[in-house]
Amino acid sequence: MKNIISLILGGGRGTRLFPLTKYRSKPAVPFAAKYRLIDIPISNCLNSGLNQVYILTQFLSVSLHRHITSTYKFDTFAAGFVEALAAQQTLDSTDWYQGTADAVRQNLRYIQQRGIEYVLILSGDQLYRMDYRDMFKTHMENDADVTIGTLPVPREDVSGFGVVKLDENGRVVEFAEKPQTEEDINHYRTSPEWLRSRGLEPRGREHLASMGIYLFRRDVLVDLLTRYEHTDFGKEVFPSSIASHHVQSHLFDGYWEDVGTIRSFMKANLDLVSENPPMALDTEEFRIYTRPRYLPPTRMAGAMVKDSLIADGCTIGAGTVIENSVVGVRCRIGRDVTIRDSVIIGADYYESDEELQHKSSSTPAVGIGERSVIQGAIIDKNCRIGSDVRIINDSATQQKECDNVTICDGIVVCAKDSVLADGWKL
Ligand code: ADQ
Ligand code: ADP
Repeated sequence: MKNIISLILGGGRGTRLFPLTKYRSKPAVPFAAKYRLIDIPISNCLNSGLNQVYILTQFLSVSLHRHITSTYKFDTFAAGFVEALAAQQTLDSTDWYQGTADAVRQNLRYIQQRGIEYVLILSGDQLYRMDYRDMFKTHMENDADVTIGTLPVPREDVSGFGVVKLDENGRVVEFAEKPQTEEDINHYRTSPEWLRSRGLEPRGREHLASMGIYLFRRDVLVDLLTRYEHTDFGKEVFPSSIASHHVQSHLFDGYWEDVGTIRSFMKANLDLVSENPPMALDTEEFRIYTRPRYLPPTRMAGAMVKDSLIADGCTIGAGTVIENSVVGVRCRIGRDVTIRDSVIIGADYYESDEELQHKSSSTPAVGIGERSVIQGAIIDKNCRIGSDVRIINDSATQQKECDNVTICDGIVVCAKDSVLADGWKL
């Protein structure tokens, strides 16, 4: 696998995850109590034997840089690297990345190193486990120029994806990015018999969506990006290249979830809390890596916790109820608090006893104060939520920018470092 380089697309302006991306780049957004979004594709690469990884990001936040340099270290015998490449002004370009293909084009010199024959392009905002060696096998067996990871999806989801039409050997003969009309959607239907012949149970899924995972022969990729001015893979590169190149589909039917919007971020987090999660984190093989923090175990004083993930280093007061929620590192949660259907991201630091003694009702301590109720919300890092605060979207508002919180798709998001004084109500 030494001749493969992996590029992880770390996100455009990150507007769909705002306000979680207000102070950090998208790959650095914390996820599943103790990870960051970028840990998922990087771990998939490392578990697949790929240890030459670049992350393409619009801006390099301090937390992303620190996370990558302190987590992914290789010794001299392993000779690998994980590095972030931020959009920057160079002699060739003065702009931010204009789209996914443009992001790769602006970094072509990194893939033109000696010995690189294949380039694996991944999205930085998806939750799944995949052994890319299987995809490489499909690519080689079919002598393809490009291989696209594809996944069966139900008809109602088709308009949000790139969809493919295949010949009987799985070669892509047509590609449409996010088809909208009934006619187009019908045109891209794949027969259930064909799916069954490939060992997939259709279960009502009759379309094959692109997962945004592409394996290119390096020279083909360089040629496509230098010859044409395409800025996006899904919208331009694939629709125009399938006639001139052999584009193959690699079928995948495991758990796969997009994490690119506030709603899907919430869903992917909460998918992990059930008794039988669709993607288990507690496996010996194919681990998800992250930065070791050496935090103390979480201390709970008579709390009731159900269907939840609780990270290290938290203290949870007596009488508190936590249900169907994800609680991140260093959370200080007071007595008689109720947290339901929520993601509490955690804190970067512990306050000293002296700081805690001098807190006022207008600037509560970092954490969640006594008797507060939080439901259907995402609370970003280092928020100071006072006592008797009530964060519940009773009116089912879908979008709203309030003084201290933002409502996105009906989910209340409290941005990093926000302060909600004692008694605050939505
Ligand atoms: P989308 O996810 O809608 O569809 P896009 O917005 O281009 O496509 O994002 C793809 C990935 O690239 C994401 O991880 C995103 O964060 C990142 N990205 C976007 N713009 C970027 C930029 N300017 N610089 C760096 N990274 C950037 C794509 C495909 C569809 C496919 C779905 C599957 O186009 O065909 O079905 O992914 O989720
Ligand atoms: P997380 O614990 O969620 O990964 P951060 O990476 O932002 O959070 O770091 C947590 C805290 O530790 C922050 O207050 C940060 O300033 C501090 N910290 C972590 N690593 C370093 C480092 N290498 N140098 C300086 N400060 C650090």
